[in-house]
Amino acid sequence: MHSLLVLNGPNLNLLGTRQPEIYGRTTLADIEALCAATAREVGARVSCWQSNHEGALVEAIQQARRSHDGIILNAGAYTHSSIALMDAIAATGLPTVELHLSNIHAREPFRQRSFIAPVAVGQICGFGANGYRLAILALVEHLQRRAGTESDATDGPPTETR
Ligand code: CA2
Repeated sequence: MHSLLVLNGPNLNLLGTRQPEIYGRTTLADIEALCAATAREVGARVSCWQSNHEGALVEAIQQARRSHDGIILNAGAYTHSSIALMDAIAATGLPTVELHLSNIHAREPFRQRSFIAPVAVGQICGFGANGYRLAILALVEHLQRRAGTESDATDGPPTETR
């Protein structure tokens, strides 16, 4: 069973309470419940955590290496500034999906640059809270495909299929 870490960064604890026109009315607790339900659906395990502190997020990413198979990261505003988070993701080597509620590419220029994107397996943005569901499905499929490829490589020569 794949184990996923859903990490949310600064100010995402305020979801559902302010700026609903940008971030919707869904609370972080709602999102965490959606993640748990989606993970159950696909036979994965999920843990969710939020912090407003860059160093705490770095530590969570470092520790995930021992306990999780992949990360879904909404780094909030740190997306656009944090070389430390980028380095932490690269160092763990865990497949990471970058996630944003809003379409960062349709917003201010400073939000269009991501330090996470170059070290992520992919990015999902613009689908609101449903993005977390999409990210879990994409990451589980990525992990399953990777596990299949790894066992293919150790199973001997490929057999021809028509
Ligand atoms: O769209 C996203 O998910 C973001 O990561 C959200 C960040 C923003 O800095 C990124 O550019 C895009 C901001 C999260 C702040 O969330 C709030 C929620 C409710 C009220 C105020 C802030």
